[in-house]
Amino acid sequence: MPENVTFSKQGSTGIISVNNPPVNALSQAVRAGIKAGVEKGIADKDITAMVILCEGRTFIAGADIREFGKPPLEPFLPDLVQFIEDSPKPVIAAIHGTALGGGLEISLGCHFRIALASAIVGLPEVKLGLLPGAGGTQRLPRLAGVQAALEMIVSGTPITAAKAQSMGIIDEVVGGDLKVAALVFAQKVIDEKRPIRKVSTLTAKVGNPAVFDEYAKRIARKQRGFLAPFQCIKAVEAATKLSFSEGMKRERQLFMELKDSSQSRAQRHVFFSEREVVRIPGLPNDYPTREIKSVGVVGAGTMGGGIAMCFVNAGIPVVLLEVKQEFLDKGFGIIRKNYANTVTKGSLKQEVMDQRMALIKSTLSYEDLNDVDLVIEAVFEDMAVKKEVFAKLDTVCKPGAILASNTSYLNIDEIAATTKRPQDVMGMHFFSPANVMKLLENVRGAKTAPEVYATAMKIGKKISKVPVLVGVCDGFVGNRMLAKRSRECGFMLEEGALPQQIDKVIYDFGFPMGPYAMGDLAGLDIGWRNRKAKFDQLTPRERANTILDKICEIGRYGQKTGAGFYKYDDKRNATPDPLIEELIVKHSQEVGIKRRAITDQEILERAIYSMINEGAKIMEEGIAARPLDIDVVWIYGYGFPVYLGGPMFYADQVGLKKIYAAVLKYKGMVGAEYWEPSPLLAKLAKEGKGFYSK
Ligand code: 3H9
Repeated sequence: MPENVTFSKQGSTGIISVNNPPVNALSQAVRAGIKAGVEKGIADKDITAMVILCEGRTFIAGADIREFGKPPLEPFLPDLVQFIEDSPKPVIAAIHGTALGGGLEISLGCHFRIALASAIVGLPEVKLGLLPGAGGTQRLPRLAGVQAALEMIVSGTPITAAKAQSMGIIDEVVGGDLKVAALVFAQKVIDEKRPIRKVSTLTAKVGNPAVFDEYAKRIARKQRGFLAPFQCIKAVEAATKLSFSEGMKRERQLFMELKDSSQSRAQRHVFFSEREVVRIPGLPNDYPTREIKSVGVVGAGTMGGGIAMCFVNAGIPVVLLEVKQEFLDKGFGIIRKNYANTVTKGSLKQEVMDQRMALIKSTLSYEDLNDVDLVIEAVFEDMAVKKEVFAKLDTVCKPGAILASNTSYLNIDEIAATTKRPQDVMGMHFFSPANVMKLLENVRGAKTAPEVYATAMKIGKKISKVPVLVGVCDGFVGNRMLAKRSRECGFMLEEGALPQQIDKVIYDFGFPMGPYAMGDLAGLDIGWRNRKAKFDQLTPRERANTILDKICEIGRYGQKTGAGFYKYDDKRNATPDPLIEELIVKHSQEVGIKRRAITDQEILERAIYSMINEGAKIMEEGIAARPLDIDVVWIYGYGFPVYLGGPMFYADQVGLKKIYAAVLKYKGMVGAEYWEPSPLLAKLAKEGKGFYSK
């Protein structure tokens, strides 16, 4: 038998034990080992029942996703599950940790399932752009009912052992030592002569045949663009219409379609990138970090308040500093209201809210930050103000405290230079709303000590963010690339496009919103203020592109004023406004640009390829160490469609040759100062490689 699966005997029970760290994924060796174990149990006349259990932190967490790109090797998982189910001797799955995907499917092939109360079970394949492909879509509806199976398979969200028991998925929730409990259960099965229960022989009844269409309609908006959730529905429907063996064939066909799709490749890439991104190239994984037991937040505005919530949610006390009591009161009020809303929705208990609120201490005095381990400054985006704050922090904070700025574009090195400890200074750029958005751009300055940014990465994970380490430049990774998209869209407005056309292309690409709907939501005054602050750095064409100024000058700041690029009704539904169209057309005349019809393809290329070209420059400059850092920023911070894998992964799918050719075309059309190709892009394109080529 392969090393990572063992077979042992305990009385008349055969124990098949899987030990394939870290998550007992079903590699070929594990599949072969389980099969060999069951064969042994069947062949051994002294064995009356078998138990499948796992060593380590979890039951089997699914198929080995790393094998998906390679040619499949026998035994195939669906066949293994069937082999277990066909065993003439009862097989019991004993679950701890997480029984996910193929892990749960193995359990569904077993005749009985027991679990520790702390265990969770689920079929999360949909999150990888897949569907359960080892009988999960055929057995679960037979065991738990169609509605429950749809919920679990289409959402991919795991459930607790108790819930699974109430749904009939788990036969018994056990306490104490799982192996002991499994042996007791096995004995009970034998003593009571319980008949072997094969899930495949049950019937998946459907009360309302329209349930599948209705379900597809219900998820249509939320799952827009994704293939897998809709394929999952089709597979479950097959369980209600076809025999088990025909249903398995249908499941296989739908699974293979998804497995070979670019969407699943992209979603698997995102899964691994999210895990890889916290590893800092050049630093060992166990590089020493500083302990963060308490945090100071300077500024109780929207960002500061949200940041404070992130830390107290993880049980880390926060000292929240403001310059005036009324600002503190206002900030506290917003935090309280945010939590209260979650309590009202039923997702947070009142007592947990009270505990969290009690972890936030407010102050008007910098002296109260003298003992915190990390301070995050979240004041107004103004270099002079930031410098003043850091100079004060430098005088009051204890040696070794990390001083971080939440700036979204300012130069961290310049801020660090106002202190006597630049090695302890860095950026920690949260995204708004900070308590909700997953992305955290950790910005290392030229002098930031590795121990300091390694700590920021670790604490980022602890507060449930996806932290990405980036270098200093204007706008870091996310906003720097976004600025290129915004500029290009602004040019296209002048040349002939309208906001609704651009927004539709970006929305259809898969972003939650187009740039103009987004601007209206965030408040156009923010962009306007930034534009004025950076006016000196703009090119003559950018300066002359005064569309945003003109819209803001007439008091249209977006949704909050009832109008911006669009006009809004009292339910905040947007409609294009002829007044804006007129304003834009007039602007084109004023700057002497003859408007023309711009195709959707051109919009897509100029909006997305301008970002990719900038992403390549960001890699060249070492601002991002790897393409996956850029992809993670865009997926978790800007709503880049997960099923396209992020801008750099997407670029590889399109082909860098094609993108480079388009960049050269737009260089000729729009100008070299906007479309100078990245030398890295040019090199890779000429070599026929991608950003991810090894
Ligand atoms: C499936 O089952 C298809 C079948 O229906 C049909 C087949 C025919 N494979 O997340 P962590 C690695 S699809 C390979 O940091 P945690 C992960 O990359 C599968 N590797 O730990 C990481 O590696 P590294 C359905 C995997 O404690 C390490 O394990 N199952 C797999 O925070 C630790 O992972 C799923 O979708 C895998 N399946 O969370 C479950 N899973 O250290 C996916 C993990 O090199 N997994 N790795 O970075 C999870 O949700 C979480 O890993 C889990 C543990 C909750 C289990």
